[in-house]
Amino acid sequence: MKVERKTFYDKLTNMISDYEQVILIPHNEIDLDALGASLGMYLVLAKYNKQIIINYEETTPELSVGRALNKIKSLNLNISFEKLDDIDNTKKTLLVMIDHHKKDMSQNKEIYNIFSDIVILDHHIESKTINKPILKYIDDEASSTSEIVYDFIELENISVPNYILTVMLAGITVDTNKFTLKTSANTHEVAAKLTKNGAEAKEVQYLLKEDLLNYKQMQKLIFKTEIYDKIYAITVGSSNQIYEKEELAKISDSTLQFDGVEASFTIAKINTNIIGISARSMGSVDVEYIMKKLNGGGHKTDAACQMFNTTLEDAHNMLIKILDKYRG
Ligand SMILES: [Mn+2]
Repeated sequence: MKVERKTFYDKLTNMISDYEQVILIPHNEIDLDALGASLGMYLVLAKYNKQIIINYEETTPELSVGRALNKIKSLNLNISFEKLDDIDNTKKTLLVMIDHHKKDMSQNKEIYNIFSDIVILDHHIESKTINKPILKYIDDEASSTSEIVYDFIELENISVPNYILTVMLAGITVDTNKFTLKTSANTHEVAAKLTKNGAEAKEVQYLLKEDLLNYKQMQKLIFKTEIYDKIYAITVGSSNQIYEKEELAKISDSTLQFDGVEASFTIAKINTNIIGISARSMGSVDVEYIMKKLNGGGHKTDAACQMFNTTLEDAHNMLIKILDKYRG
């Protein structure tokens, strides 16, 4: 295990004795990595005899997460998912942000008005954090937070229900776009160990099954993708259609795969008067910088913005202008 990772873990587990409860906070629009990593941490920390809670507020999670949550419920794994309203706010509490490090990306940012001791565990390239964590570990070389959390499971030598190992493997699969992005030898090793210990590839495949209609809609858009200035893939949605933010991200992930593409952008309506742009990069183009020019943000390889009361055409043109300047 990486030295810094071990140090983080030792500090965290020492710290826990000072608290009555630990709340694990996955990011909003929770995905399988945030879920898998939260579940893994839940089991690891359960060893320390504290009340552990996963803060979860969503009513309509994406398809794959919904499936995983239903299955977890049916297996009676005794994991406590709680809304902030149902959490005892009189207890001395440690918060652990999982798979993100910006407060406004949390399940419920109100939680930071109630509790103040924050730990961060993430794998996204660090952006200027406004919050002051008492402890943080951000490893942007890791494919996923689930990959990091697996080390803690191994260290504690605890037995983890097969289904949770499956969710963690699914998390790694999603974050690496099926082992094509950000995948290191360690990522493969962790995937192998998860499988050896009981994660089921078939079940991962089932979790990741997509809605056919959605898929067709996405393919229609990808069909219209154009390459600008040799390295930018730009996809524009239909003007009479509203898309999920997550769909835009998926399209940008897909178009980043093509030969010569260094950065990909998907521009589409995400509400009647809001246009979203989702940007992805192989690393040579700083898409956070580009999205910031449009009042958005994110990370160097993964960023987004929202534009109000404009047209797809204008949004497209504004992006092109920024790309022209970016390359100089
Ligand atoms: Mn992740």
